[in-house]
Amino acid sequence: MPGQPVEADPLEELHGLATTAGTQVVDEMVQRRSTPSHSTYLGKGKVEELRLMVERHDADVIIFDNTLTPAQVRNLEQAVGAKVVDRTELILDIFAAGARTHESRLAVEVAQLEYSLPRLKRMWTHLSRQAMGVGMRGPGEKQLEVDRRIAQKRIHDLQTELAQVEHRRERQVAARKESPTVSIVGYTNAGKSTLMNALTDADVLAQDKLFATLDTRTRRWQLPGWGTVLLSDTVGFIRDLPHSLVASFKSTLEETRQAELLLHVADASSATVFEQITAVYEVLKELGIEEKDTLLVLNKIDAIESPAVLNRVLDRYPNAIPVSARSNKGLAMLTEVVGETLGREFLDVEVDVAVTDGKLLSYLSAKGEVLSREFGEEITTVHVRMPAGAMGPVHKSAKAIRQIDREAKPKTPTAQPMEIVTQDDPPTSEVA
Ligand SMILES: Nc1nc2c(ncn2[C@@H]2O[C@H](COP(=O)(O)OP(=O)(O)OP(=O)(O)O)[C@@H](O)[C@H]2O)c(=O)[nH]1
Ligand SMILES: [Mg+2]
Repeated sequence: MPGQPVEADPLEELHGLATTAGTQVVDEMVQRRSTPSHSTYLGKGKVEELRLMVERHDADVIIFDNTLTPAQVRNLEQAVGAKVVDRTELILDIFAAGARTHESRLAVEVAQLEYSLPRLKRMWTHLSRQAMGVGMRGPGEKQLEVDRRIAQKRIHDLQTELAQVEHRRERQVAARKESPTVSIVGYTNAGKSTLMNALTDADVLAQDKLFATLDTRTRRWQLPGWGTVLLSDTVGFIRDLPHSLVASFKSTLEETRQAELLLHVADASSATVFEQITAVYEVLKELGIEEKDTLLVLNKIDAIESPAVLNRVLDRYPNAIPVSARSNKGLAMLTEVVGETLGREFLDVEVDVAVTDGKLLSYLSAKGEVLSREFGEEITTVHVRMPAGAMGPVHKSAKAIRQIDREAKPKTPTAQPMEIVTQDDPPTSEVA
């Protein structure tokens, strides 16, 4: 379409998605148009070309990189004699096949139902999804047609449940926020999980596959000269991520919503790195979390052939940090910058603690840097420099809190080489 960048291989990403979904790609076709055809998206001649292509390969499914209307899908299927799946449906299929936890299954089901509602006649196996390939909509499709009302009721029920899950997660994540949270976000396949593993020995699944991660994992990360932070690896984003999917993944992204800092990981070796960065910012905006402190991490620099490629990205994002999660390059620098950025979040406070509240007293010395203590009969006053993110429990049980200086000077993080990346702490959370 006009205004869309013409890439060298415009179907590369779709190819990756299709493969991830378990299909075997036999042929590809691109058309340049000023507007989509109302009835078939493609022009007449292309539809005929597509029909012949399907015949030649005996293809089962045609996957469009665009979002199609239900009518366009119907007309195309009739014209070419094969199932037609659009980009949204493909992404939903991948999520449905990959969702492991109750939470992400709920999220996917809501999104699928909302997608299917206007298409009820065509597909209904998502309610009782069987392990079939994309577009292979199970037997007895007609019997599976369900009244729109039932679908709406189901969506309503699921959304109610999802809202409860969201609430629970919100409290859960808030409750264990004794250390600041750093959340890794980014385009799918950018290397988020690989970075998480490199920084924390987390052993999360990293694969050359789109949407390998669907659930959030959090691990403790020891920042040298700083202390413990929680590092979260999250679901990847993609261009044109279905809105309903974004909305229903809110609870999965709770760690990100409550994070002090985002690490936005981008694949600097990708030809579409700018588009990917923009797409990620768009999803963050949609989630209402774009206002957070964010460090842009340019990953996979080992896979870049010419320095000009990296410089092109650095020209536009001069504060970005080049790394290679695979070869540990740049991680010391990244660690240092994270420490500095989090340091800005330090608060200088005087906390009045009941002398009997040993728990809070030890919490303050564990999480913050205690500068002085004054012992009264009933109250101990502690002057402490605390990470802002660790103040939750303090607010809960302190007798009084007085802020001394909002712009408290941070502890200076001391950069150390690679050893910092390992630690043996157990996982702090699994979305289970
Ligand atoms: N060359 C190179 N490849 C990398 C690097 N980091 C990650 N990769 C590869 O990129 C692929 C995707 O890595 P993941 O860590 O699974 O990416 P992700 O961002 O977690 O992807 P999703 O969870 O699927 O969204 C894997 O094949 C990694 O081995 C890097 O620094 N250099
Ligand atoms: Mg991942």
